[in-house]
Amino acid sequence: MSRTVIAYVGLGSNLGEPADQVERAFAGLDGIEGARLVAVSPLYRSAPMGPTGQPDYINAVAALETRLEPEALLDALQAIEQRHQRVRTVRWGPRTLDLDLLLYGDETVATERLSVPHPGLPERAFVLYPLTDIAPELRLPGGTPLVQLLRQCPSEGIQRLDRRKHTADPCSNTRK
Ligand code: A4P
Ligand code: MG
Repeated sequence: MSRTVIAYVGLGSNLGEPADQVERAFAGLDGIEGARLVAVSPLYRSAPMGPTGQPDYINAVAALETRLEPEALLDALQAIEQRHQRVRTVRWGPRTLDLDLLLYGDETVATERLSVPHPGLPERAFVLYPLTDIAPELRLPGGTPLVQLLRQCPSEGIQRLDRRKHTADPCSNTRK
């Protein structure tokens, strides 16, 4: 029997009802053959990183238990992006759905198509906050605890949303 690992996927959307895009993407992730959705974070609204003038993003993180190799998982993630009519134009530009493979067990991957851990993970609030919500004990492959990165990462520009209403949740503000 092939081994399973826990992989973490970052979700981002800022076009076409972003919160719905992310909720539908959770279902898409659960539908990947060879993977099972085991946790989803709350949704966060975040100010855009990159070109200005684009709408705010909705971000979240999901945990998958998977038997797929990293590049096969990337193929599955890109197939879901395509189903969300993702059009690649500008780097860091607006998108209906972006799925980033943040972590794949405790492995490091450096190929032409794939860098894992995702290079943006250590400093992006819109990744660190939702990731810590579902995996507070996690360490990066080098051993750095996630909570250490979170402590160094200001929460300005991000806001946790109330899951049911997708509005700002005053009772469960971000840590800090
Ligand atoms: N690729 C390499 N490593 C990975 C990985 N770990 N996960 C390659 C996914 N893909 C990976 O990605 C370009 C190529 O990266 C892929 O073909 C894959 O082989 P892309 O999704 O086509 O392009 P992109 O997303 O525009 O570029 P990039 O550099 O991946 O951007 P990011 O890092 O995804 O950032 N602001 C807020 N507030 N929230 C966001 O979620 N996201 C971005 C995009 C910009 N600003 C944002 C947000
Ligand atoms: Mg991307």
